Amino acid sequence: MSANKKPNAGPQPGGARHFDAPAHTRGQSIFLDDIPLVHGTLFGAAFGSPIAHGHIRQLHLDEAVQCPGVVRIFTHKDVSGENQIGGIVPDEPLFAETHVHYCGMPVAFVVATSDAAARHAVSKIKADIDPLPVTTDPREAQARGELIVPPRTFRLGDTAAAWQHCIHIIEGRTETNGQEHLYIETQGAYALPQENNAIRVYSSTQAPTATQRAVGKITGLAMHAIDVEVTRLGGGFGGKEDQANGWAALCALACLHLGTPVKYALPRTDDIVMTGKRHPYSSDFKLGLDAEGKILAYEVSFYQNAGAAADLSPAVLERTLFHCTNSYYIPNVKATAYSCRTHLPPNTAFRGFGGPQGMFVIEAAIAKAAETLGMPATRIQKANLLRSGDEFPYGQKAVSEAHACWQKAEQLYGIDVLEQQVEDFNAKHRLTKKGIAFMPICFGISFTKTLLNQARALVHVYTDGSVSLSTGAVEMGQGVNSKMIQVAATVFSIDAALVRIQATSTQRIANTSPSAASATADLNGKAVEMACHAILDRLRPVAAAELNANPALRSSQATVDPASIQIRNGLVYNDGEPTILHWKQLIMAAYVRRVSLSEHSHYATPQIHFDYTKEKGHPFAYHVYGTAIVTATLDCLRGRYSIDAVKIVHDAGASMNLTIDRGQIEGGIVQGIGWMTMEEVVYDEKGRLRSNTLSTYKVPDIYSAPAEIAVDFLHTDRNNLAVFRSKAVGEPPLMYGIGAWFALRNAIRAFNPAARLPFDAPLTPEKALMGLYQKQPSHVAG
Ligand code: LUZ
Ligand code: MOS
Repeated sequence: MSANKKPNAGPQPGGARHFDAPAHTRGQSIFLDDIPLVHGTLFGAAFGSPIAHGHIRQLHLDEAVQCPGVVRIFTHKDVSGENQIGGIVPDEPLFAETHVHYCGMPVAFVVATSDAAARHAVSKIKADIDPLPVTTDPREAQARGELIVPPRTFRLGDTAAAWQHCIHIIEGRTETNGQEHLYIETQGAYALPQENNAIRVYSSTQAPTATQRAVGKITGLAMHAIDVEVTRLGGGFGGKEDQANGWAALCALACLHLGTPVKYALPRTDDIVMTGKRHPYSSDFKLGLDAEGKILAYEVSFYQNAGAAADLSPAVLERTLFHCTNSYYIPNVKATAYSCRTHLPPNTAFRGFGGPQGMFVIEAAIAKAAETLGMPATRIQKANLLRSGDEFPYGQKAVSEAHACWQKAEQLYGIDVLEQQVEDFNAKHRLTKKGIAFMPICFGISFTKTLLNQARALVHVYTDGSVSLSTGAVEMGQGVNSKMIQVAATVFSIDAALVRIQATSTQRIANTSPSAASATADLNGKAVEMACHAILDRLRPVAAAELNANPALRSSQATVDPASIQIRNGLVYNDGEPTILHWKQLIMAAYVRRVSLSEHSHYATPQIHFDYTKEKGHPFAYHVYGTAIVTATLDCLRGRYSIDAVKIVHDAGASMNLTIDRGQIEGGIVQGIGWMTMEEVVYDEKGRLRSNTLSTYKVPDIYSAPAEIAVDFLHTDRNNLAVFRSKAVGEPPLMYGIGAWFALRNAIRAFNPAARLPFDAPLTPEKALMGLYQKQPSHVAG
């Protein structure tokens, strides 16, 4: 590397492997259940409402209290602070008081000497609850005015005027169902009393500060008396962005009352029944096109099934609006979204956060238009891809990689060849059909709530040269810790082995945003970068002074200027020439000279803003683009299918770590395919979850994952506000999975061209079979 190149910029190749891989594979990584228990620890279990809506007449705890091992049973009467855990809207009590609003809503919390004793006692609790009417359907709730927040509308151009220029106008309806997060580690917390009325809480949370705040609200303690600590999660996927708080608050409340440590790690069925899921949506669309397939106008109404409390629903709702045109430019748009209150557990964040729900609708509208016009959907998709400078309905101008990704996918994977293969196969096979679909994506990076786009990092360099790194990022398997270590090692230009990432703690890093919105590595990485640069800026004069005081350390005899100091691979360079001053000596020299070796940095994403009164602004730092080509094979006798291949060109910017990014892409695709094809959340009309176990709720296993996932990266290198010019990768790939739904639809239509399949996801084998043998257009046909 020449002297004038920036040696401290860009990722180190050494950071390829996921930092946790060795400990994970040896079973040594620490999750909530691996924390050694303090002697005297008690165990909690929640009693959840057996019915979805009702008035609590009486709660019978007597029999449960008598059960062996039971120490105490807590209800809303024991809340020392305020019985409220609503994050955005204060509409969610921790414990039901007079009414229950969903099946599984916590009513009482049993604390006993063992997990089994607590659970046994829960089974002895009886509640007299007068049932009230139950709504599970969002349109029904909307019709009754049961909205969580007022509806919102995004507008661009003038749809009313545009319809008259449209040659084709297509209307339809879509349904997308919920999705269970199924993190491998269930929700849970462990609260320990500390001296002077303080508390430490280990929580499986994506949002340590939100958990700290909820514990404070419930217990009445000040936030400075509550330390929430997280080493890592066994998966989150959004399920622990808001919904980890209640369990932590229950443990904390009991811990403070009893003066003993209290732990509650939810059994799988409690977790599935009591927690919210991805929001189901029901939507209406109207799409107008000219004769060439250019989209002129789009109107859409979204009915979001929010469940019984707001949780994050208003934020999820707005992301649906932000992504309602996916990666297309549509000059006239009117999109309205209703957040509808039903009697289901409050639905919550789930990878994509409302974006996938919005994107499914525009893809359905395009598919229906293509079928009506008798042209391939790909022609309409391609003709309407966003170009740089195009305006999103919310006012931001695109810096678009949509065409670049699409074209690269076409070239790389030979789209004509793939389409021909499908046609040839279908011509030769009567009872097996293949389908192919393109799925372009566009996902905005930043929390849509601008204020959340801030992060902090605390960096200490110890006198032996080792580095301690703390951020607000929570490791949940996504590899953020590996990226944070990479940032510090790269800025200092030292061996990554010298850097240790500490558990996320609200005592070390305050006021953290949730690890969410795909933005965790960007936000926290920028803060790490700033902190390391600040320390580096103090080290340069130290190095210059050392070299000037000790000419034997360097080759050139000219006076050393701090500005010409660089560190490369742990060695101090002066003016591009190596010295014999090493990182460790430099650090010790700084300490001896009483120079600070610690830094706390704050990063806030610049340039983003949004005006809610106009529904216009520039909410996203940047967008992530990509194109997937999905092929599927359908057994036309049984309705069974497999996803053969997903071939992708993904816009990764200048990726910091291709290994980790590939892992996120593969996982996101399989999770997206699961949502679109097999995962079926079923509540009955009484609001009871029927799909409450892994035998009734099918998630993709290795056999149902695509046989081939080919990932090619679009490498771009723009100054894009991301860390090291990379791009966020957590959520966008999930939406490639939407292509599986449309590939299967095409396979069904290859067998039965008369099928008028409703746009109803997931497309389970049962629904595929119905479509294969459908003769009459369905009355709810999409
Ligand atoms: N969480 C949030 C998110 O609070 N705001 C967001 O915009 C968001 N986006 C994606 C996932 N989680
Ligand atoms: Mo998320 S859906 O980024 O917690």
